[in-house]
Amino acid sequence: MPNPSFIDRLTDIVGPHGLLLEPQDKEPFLQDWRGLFRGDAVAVVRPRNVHEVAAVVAQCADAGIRVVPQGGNTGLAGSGVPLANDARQIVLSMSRMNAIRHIDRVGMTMEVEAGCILQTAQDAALAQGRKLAINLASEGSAQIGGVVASNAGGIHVVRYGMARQSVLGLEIVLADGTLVNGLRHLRKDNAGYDWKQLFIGSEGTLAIITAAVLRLSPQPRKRSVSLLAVPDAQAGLALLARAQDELGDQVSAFELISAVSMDLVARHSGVALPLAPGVWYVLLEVGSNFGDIDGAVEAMLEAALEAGEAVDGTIARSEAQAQQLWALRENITEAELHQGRSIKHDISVPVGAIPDFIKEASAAIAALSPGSTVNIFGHAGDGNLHFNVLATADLADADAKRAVHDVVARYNGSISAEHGIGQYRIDEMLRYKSGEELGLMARIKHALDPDNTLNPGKVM
Ligand code: 2HG
Ligand code: ZN
Repeated sequence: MPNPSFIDRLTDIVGPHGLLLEPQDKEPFLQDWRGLFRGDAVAVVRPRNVHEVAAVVAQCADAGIRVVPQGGNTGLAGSGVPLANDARQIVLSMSRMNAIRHIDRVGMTMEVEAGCILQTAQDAALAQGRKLAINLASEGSAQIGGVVASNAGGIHVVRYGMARQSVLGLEIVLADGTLVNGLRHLRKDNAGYDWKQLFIGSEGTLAIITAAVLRLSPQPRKRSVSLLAVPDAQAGLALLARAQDELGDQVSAFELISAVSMDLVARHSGVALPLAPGVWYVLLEVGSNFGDIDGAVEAMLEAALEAGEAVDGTIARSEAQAQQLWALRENITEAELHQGRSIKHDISVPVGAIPDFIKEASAAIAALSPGSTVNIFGHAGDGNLHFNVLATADLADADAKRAVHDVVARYNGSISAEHGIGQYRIDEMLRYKSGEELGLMARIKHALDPDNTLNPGKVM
């Protein structure tokens, strides 16, 4: 156990309300929402500003205590959860640092503290007619710091890119407590290394992110949301190409959803399917500021139906209907949780390889465990599928991951498209990344955090 004076020093920095020490108070911070990861921490520390963060980290570095930064704790790879069997850790909860510092409507930027909830930041941007183009199912709880630290993806990557594309500047605290302020509201800045890129997606292992300058986009005035039944994944891709030909970069979401996923949602969330049941579904969103967007989408879908790329479809006629269609997609994760054990794979392959990947990976799981079912859904427009296995007891996590990821490797894909490595995929990363890549990562970690103070046991 750390020396009691260590707790006194933390109390001096953050005040008594900034520190949680009782087991029942710490509990929610020690595990993830799926109940997959659980760890220990001597305290949960809740700083109010960046100077407190810097002082806490310096104190921890001094005392040999590890720091596990935590945002909304919505992650799926265990990055924000402390390690088990190690009390020499604190959880650094960023939730009290939640201010929106500034919104620049003309320059289209906003400056936000790490603990600000993503949806709160989106709403503030929207009130100025601007879009913060990071949209995730967990946006009501996810915090900006975690979103940036995990380089979150979500549903609009096909048009706006990953979180990385929305970050213009960062304020960070390094492992020794050094505060580095790079909060510039600039779209062009080639003065020296673009060091912020190192920290985006580093899952808290290289620095603590305390604030960010985010790029905003014009908020499309109209959106058209439709749900199509498609005969198979190949037809889904033909539809994607058609949508891109006809609607260009106004295509803001293109999600592929299997019948298994839709059944799960219907069963567990009670949301009714507004179509004849199909084999695969596509959820298409198009956003635009001008023209007859509904007419353009309708014409495109009619041609797709004629070409056999879709067999049925419905276009939302109101914002309420659009939200109902999205609810079918966004409730899949929760429905899967109710269903029982699932082994998650968050993969990406080149978009054109999606149909073959699905066939081969499904066959690999069927060969391993005929009783298990695959629940496939995801952001097909950017090549990212959630290939989750609803597993029977006979199927070991490691075997399922190996089978699926070996197929991913054959397509030169990624074993983590958007959720990160965390604690969940370290062994897998070690298998699929080259020695040179792993060596480079180790050199970066050693240069920035030689004593392994920040988020130990994650990623590296
Ligand atoms: C989504 O796309 C999230 O809804 C969660 O990334 C995926 O539950 C999952 O596997
Ligand atoms: Zn996703």
